[in-house]
Amino acid sequence: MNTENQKKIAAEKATESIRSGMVVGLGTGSTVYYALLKLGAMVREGLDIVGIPTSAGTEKIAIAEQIPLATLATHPTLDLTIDGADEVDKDLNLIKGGGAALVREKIIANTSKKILIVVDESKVSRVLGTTFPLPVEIVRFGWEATQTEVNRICGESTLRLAPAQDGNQHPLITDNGNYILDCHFDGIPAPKEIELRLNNIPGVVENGIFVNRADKIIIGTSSGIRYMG
Ligand code: ABF
Repeated sequence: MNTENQKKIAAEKATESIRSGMVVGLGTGSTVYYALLKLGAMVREGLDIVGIPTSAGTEKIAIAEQIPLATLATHPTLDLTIDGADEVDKDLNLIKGGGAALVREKIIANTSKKILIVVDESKVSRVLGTTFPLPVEIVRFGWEATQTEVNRICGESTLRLAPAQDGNQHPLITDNGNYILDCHFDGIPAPKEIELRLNNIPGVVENGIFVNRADKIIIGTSSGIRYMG
């Protein structure tokens, strides 16, 4: 089974936990995309939910799928969140933020009673931080000074760039108006400690280490579905 089908079966399996009346956190990324399509079909068949999106991109897809949307202002507690990840380990620690949505994803995760993470098998890692650089969202003011401090922890980081209308590469601006540093670790054996140390740096908004937040990881593999947690 190819990666796209692995993503699809994992994401669609997660939607089986959704019930009418739920407030659902809608994650970001190409794996969650399949869950949004499935939820859209379920809504059109009568499923009565409200979704809270973790990014502008997810919001656009949810609107196109006619999934009713709400905000944390009116729905401060979520029943279930379905989200993706860039890397997961056996302790259900995650690296997230490849989709530049880590700040809102962590806020949504923090308000959710249950979190299902959906990935294909390539995301599973023996040691967190060995296959995907850690995204760290930072404010634009004095970002070079912030990067210097971040590099004291991770050694090396790069400012994330994105193509602009003029055809050139410019710093990616997140939904929150910030920059992202991608930090190149050679493994993160103590993820909670690193998460706290990074967030203690002036100018750092949030980082993509998620510890003790996922309740279950649904993994699409070449031979079907397996679970962690
Ligand atoms: C999102 O899911 C991001 O935090 C993470 O980068 C992304 C994974 O994207 P994909 O499913 O496309 O690999 O939660």
